[in-house]
Amino acid sequence: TPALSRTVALIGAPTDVGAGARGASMGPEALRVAGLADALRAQGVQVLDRGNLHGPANPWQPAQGGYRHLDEVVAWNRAVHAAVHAELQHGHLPILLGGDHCLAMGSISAVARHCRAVGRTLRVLWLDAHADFNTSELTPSGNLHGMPVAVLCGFGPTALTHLGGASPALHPSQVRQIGIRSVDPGEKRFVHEQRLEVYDMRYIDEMGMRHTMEQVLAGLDDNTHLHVSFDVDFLDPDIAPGVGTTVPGGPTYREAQLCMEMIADTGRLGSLDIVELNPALDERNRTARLAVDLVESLFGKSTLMREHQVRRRG
Ligand code: NNH
Ligand code: MN
Ligand code: MN
Ligand code: MN
Repeated sequence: TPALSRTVALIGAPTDVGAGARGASMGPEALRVAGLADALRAQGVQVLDRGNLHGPANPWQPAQGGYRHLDEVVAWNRAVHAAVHAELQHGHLPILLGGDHCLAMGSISAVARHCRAVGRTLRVLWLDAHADFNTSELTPSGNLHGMPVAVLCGFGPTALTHLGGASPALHPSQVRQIGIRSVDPGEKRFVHEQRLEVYDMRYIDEMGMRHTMEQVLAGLDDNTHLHVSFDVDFLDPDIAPGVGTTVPGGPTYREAQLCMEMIADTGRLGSLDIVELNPALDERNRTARLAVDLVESLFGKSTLMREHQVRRRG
């Protein structure tokens, strides 16, 4: 299998139709202003900024039948699916700039469809405070940003579960969840029933981020495509206040850096979502700048050159 691409395509999806707070629609521009493209170029990556996708406005309506803004979420995810799939077909590494986390339905269904076509093994790393495994029966809110993992595993409305044609896009065994610390009661039962592999904050506290990531990344080979779905609320709110649903007790700056560095070391990153950044709740764009900082690590930035570190240790 050929090496994964060092040409990145930035795809903005400025919407908050899946969220419970307004403002994630400003995420793509905040990430650009924080210097995402130049940070990637500094890592030797070629960057193509495709601009922003278009879709329906947020009608700000209550949930109907357990879903809030279902038609709008479908429209945005169709656009995301098409754009992400096109970049993969061109041999580029797509970075979806959200937008809220419902957009992972379009993005990951496109990655799954591409991997199926080219015979690659897909593994999804879900970095989040939340499991995002709700259904219309289980959800406390109706917000579709709380449902993308369930939808990708085949549980949800047909228009969303079949975005990529075949359903399910993913088997639960392809997913690793990291940083989880807020799961709704019905959702928790469903996570257990479907045997999702969850490395929650208790696990990270007890075992450390290094061991956690060793487990998360175990069994990769040179045919693996890693997709990272980075919900910015993964991070501790003390360092990342600019999100709609903060949950205390998340990874520290150093833990998050190590997480990203260990993913980078695999050389298997094939696609990325950066979602849930909410500039309306941020402080002078600091959360966006932190996200950019972490993306630099994800693309290989480390304090010293890796060989040098290894040499010193040996
Ligand atoms: N679990 C809650 C819900 O489904 C909150 C989900 N919010 C998120 N997920 N930000 O990442 O409504
Ligand atoms: Mn090219
Ligand atoms: Mn999420
Ligand atoms: Mn979250």
